[in-house]
Amino acid sequence: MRKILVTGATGQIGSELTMALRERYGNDNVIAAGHKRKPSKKLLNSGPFRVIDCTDMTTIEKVVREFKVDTIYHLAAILSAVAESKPQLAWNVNINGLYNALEVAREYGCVVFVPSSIGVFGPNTLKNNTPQDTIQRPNTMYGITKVTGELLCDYYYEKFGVDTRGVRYPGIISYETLPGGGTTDYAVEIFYEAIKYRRYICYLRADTYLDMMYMPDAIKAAIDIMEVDSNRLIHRNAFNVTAMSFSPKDIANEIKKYIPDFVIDYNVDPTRQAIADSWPNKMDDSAAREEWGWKPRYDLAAMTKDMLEKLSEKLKVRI
Ligand code: AKB
Repeated sequence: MRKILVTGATGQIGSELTMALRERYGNDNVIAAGHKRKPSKKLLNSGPFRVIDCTDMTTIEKVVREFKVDTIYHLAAILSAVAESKPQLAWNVNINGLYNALEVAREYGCVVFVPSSIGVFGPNTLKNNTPQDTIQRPNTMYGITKVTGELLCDYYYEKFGVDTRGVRYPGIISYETLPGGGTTDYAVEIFYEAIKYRRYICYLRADTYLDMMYMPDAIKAAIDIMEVDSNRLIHRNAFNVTAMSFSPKDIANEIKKYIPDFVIDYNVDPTRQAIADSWPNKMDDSAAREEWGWKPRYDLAAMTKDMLEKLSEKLKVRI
């Protein structure tokens, strides 16, 4: 049985991925680690929890030794919008934190999952059907750290034989834990505001297309790629994966099917709009489909229906 450490376990993906891994591999075999965000009761009560500051290698090493960890899901990272306002912090966490995780993995023989992002592409990358292998010249600190991360993971595999794997996540939509500081966060916020107030003021333009994915698919991707036979992987660390591509106007129209009086307004934030404009409209994820059988289950319609059901239940508001 695997012994898994999840860094960033209190974050949007980490909190749900940890629970899914606990269900699959046993509660005691999955160690959740967080730093600044308070862990939920669910996370604390269902299995081991430790505080890890990934910029301090000794804190990672201590937990890996204590639990004889053989697999690390390294999710601790600063997202795109925060990275633009705090580029030094983003470099430290996203680069030095990853370096520390990889070094510990090298030393203790761990397999490592590292999420990359649509942020690795830049303004001069093809925007539609963005290929798996293409120009990567991002103009954001987040993108720069994510491209560097992909290369670092490749290097640790080639040079030291560390079994590194990863996907380029699009915006992730979920109802459990809020995302923090990303450019795609609007696609989560819109559901909260639609249910609570029937109105949402969007910080991106109505026609801004971006790749997105519902959380169950994001979790499935992280588990599936780690379970596939290593020999099948050609693009180990940076698989394009997507489930849907939509604009704020599209998602608002989908929500209106359930909440007819819902209104979306726009107050564009130039920083986040510039980040979104530098990212693809829609990636080509055929390499992931071919090499490890990636196939998302939720499109815009299925995701919206499920989000509204689950979130209205959670917020105790009838729609
Ligand atoms: C962000 O918006 O920063 C993230 C991402 C797409 O990597 N959700």
